[in-house]
Amino acid sequence: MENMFVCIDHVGYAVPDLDEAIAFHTEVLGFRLLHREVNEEQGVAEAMLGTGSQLPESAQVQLLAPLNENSTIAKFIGKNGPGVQQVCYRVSDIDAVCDALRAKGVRLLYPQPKRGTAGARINFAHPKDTGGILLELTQPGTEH
Ligand code: CMX
Repeated sequence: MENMFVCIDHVGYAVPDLDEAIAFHTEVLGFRLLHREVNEEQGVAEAMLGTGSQLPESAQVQLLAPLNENSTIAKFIGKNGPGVQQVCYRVSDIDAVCDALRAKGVRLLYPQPKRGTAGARINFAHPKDTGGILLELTQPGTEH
């Protein structure tokens, strides 16, 4: 499959405290807060930041704080400390991209895409199959 990816959608940082991390990124680094939500299924409170005015921009910053101690993000912070947890590539047809990656032996975490930021459809390639990067795939939704 040619042209699998549209762009880097975001880099995701695991943070212990969402409000503190938003304050650093807006007040110190000058990013704009584009969106925030709670995603219970993923166990996160999240915020998306960028340099423009609305989702989806390219190369956004996603802040991910754990909702509870069972959260993937809590486990990540417990093991590695806060920091880069994932890189996310935007796609226009996530089903086709997942099929193409599976056909090349890359393990996807979910049999079907799940709900991500602002109604996006998301899946993840396992870091063991991507050279150590947790790679998220996102097909943006229409909730923005
Ligand atoms: N980046 C790179 N490597 C990672 C990783 C990450 N974020 N998370 C785990 N790993 C590696 C570990 O280093 C470990 O490697 P070693 O065996 O060599 O030590 C291995 O993967 C297993 O690590 P683990 O701590 O036992 O983690 P789990 O297997 O329990 O979970 C994963 C790993 C990828 C399955 C889990 O993080 C996951 O399901 N991620 C997808 C969902 C997610 O991240 N949700 C939050 C964000 C939501 C959003 O973006 O919207």
